[in-house]
Amino acid sequence: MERTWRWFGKKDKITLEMLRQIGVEGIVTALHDVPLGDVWTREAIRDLREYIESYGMRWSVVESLPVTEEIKRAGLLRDKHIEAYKESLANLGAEGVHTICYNFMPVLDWARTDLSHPNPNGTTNLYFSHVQFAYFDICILKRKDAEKSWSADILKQVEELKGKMTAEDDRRLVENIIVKTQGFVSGNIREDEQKPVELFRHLLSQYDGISKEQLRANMKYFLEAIMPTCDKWDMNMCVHPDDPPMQILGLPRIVTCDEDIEWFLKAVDNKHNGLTFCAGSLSAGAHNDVVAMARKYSSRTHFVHMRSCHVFENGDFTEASHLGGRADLIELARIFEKENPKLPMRVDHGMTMLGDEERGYNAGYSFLGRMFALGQVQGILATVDRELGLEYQQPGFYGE
Ligand code: DNO
Repeated sequence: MERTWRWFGKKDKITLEMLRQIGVEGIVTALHDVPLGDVWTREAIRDLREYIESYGMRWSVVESLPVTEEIKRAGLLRDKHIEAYKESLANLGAEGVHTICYNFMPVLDWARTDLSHPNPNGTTNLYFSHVQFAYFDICILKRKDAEKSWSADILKQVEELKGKMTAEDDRRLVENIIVKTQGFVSGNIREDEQKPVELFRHLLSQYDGISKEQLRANMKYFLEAIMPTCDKWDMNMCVHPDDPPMQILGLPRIVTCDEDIEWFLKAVDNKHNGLTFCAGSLSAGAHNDVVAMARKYSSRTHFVHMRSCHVFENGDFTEASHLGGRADLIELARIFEKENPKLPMRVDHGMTMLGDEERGYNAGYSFLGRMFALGQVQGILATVDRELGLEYQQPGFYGE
């Protein structure tokens, strides 16, 4: 697989010069400054592409060309936003960028309750606690009928938690769930948002009455509308699975499991309608057999996120080592290398370690932790390639 890295543009504290030194071949990025729903112009795309190429790398994947809430919930501006989306796709295609990661999660992109949970080795990772999330839902968001979404056992633990949470704990939970994890990935909530909870309530209310079937219909409508542009420009659309892969906050979620993936691939049966195989998101759900899914969907996978989760007995989960956890990245590497040795792959959500914590990186996107993970994954790929009789290239060294 092609070794890529998620880079947040010229303002990223991690520079392309740093990435060149650690074996990165391709860049995964987006025009982060373009407002949601606006067209990405050829000039802006070209400028960034040429900047990346000046460091000897290529712009391999767009993550994300955002699908707006208007498109997801079929609002009044849906068709206008779809037209803009098609224009952006054509501009990207004309500039030679052909792989587009997006998601169809309403309102909340990915969710974690703790962004610096200690690992036994002294590093930290992201963590999702059901009890903390239920506390946020019931006591902070105060969502109508929220209690009905949670089991008696969780409700009991939320009662106990009520007495222990301080105002500062509440503030941090809000920051973790709706500010820090969203600010840099979705234009819905900005890092400097003064009233995140109110805004979040408003965004959620726009989905009142939208069922899973309706959201599926909206996704199909969007995909059918853009497929002619994708066919013309050879654009590989690859939806990111919902993270975590389960229903939350009463929102419909439609990319959570095998049945969901099978549904959207069949609903628009075109090779340009594909999947981002995020092994991390899928492995966070105990219902997902990640290796079986990789075998089943490798031919429709256009982009891979190498990451693995550990799920605790109570369903809470955290990031595992890239050599451990539920995802079995070694077996996934075999499957995807066999399918297409050029498939773009990036490591995802590395540990925060050895000073990363002071650098103000985006949550989950440390430098040293991700570099460590990339080193592990490069080792896996070199070994798997030898097993499969493929040639392994180590860019940047003499004696390849
Ligand atoms: C989180 C990411 C997601 C992903 C989007 C794609 O770390 O994997 O935010 O980029 O869902 O649209």
